[in-house]
Amino acid sequence: MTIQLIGALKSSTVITRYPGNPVLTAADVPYKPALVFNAGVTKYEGRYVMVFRNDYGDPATHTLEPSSTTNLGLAYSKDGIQWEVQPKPCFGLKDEEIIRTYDPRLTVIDGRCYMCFAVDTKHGLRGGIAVTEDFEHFEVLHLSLPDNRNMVLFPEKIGSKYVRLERPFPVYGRGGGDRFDMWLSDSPDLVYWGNSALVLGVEDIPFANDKIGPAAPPIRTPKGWLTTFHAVDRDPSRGKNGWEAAWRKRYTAGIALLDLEDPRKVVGLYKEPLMAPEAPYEAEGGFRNDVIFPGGMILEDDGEVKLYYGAADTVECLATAHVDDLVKLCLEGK
Ligand code: BMA
Repeated sequence: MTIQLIGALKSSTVITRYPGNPVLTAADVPYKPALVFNAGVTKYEGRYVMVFRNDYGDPATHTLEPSSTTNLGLAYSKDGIQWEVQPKPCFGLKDEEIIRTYDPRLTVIDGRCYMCFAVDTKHGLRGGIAVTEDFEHFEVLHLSLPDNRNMVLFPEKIGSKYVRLERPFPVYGRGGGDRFDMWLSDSPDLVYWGNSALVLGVEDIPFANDKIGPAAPPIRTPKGWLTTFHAVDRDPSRGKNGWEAAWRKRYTAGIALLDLEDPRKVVGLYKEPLMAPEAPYEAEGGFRNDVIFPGGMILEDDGEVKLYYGAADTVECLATAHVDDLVKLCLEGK
């Protein structure tokens, strides 16, 4: 398949990167992971909670341990900026079938905190949903069929159903390569999922030529569900760009608005990236440079939106924007 190259991309001017970025790195974590990134973040019982991904290895020699050593860590914060990392990892499934769990996303619904996560298994990639009230005990409610990933839950039921965005990997049906899209399913109980529908196709996003997928769990605004997604473009001429021998992809963040009553309908879409890799911690010296991977979005009372994202698959960062500016970008489309 011939691909249309995307070329240079810029972040929207409504975005401000936190000047003290990154907000969390491996150096902040006492049990010594090599990489700390792709966190889920929410507010729960009066404080900010972050569940982050730990990958292990040796940054000095640019080697990672086998992926089976990935697990999830926990940090709390009073302001969403300074984080107190807890002494031990808080989650990691592993058995004869499950290889590892990663890329958590947190959503509070009716006072309980739900965590979506990716699961690598010997028979495919699955999406998991667990619930916790203390971030120590997690009850796993659901594991999807393979291949599915990047599941995120909406923060409330819509028309009496729980709703999630997700990104299946239909390899045969999409020509054998990465041509992956953003879907939505609903559920009466968070266990059984159905009524699946396509929300956005990769071809709808001018800055993607590879795949897209849900990013942070959506937030409610009067104009619709504000929803981030990651968008991937590939360029075969890219070579070594990070620790790996070759890394030909770039991950940007996009933003869309979904209908409040029927989130299968897109009511606004910004046709340019909300964030493209630009800062040194996004573009240089990481495991995979040029990766922005949002996993948490918090709407503050004054209209500030905090967007948390993994940068270069290496550190966790924060950017902010005003909610009205984000909604305007989606509605104006460009
Ligand atoms: C995706 C996931 C993410 C990662 C991204 C960029 O496929 O594995 O965890 O951040 O690739 O490497």
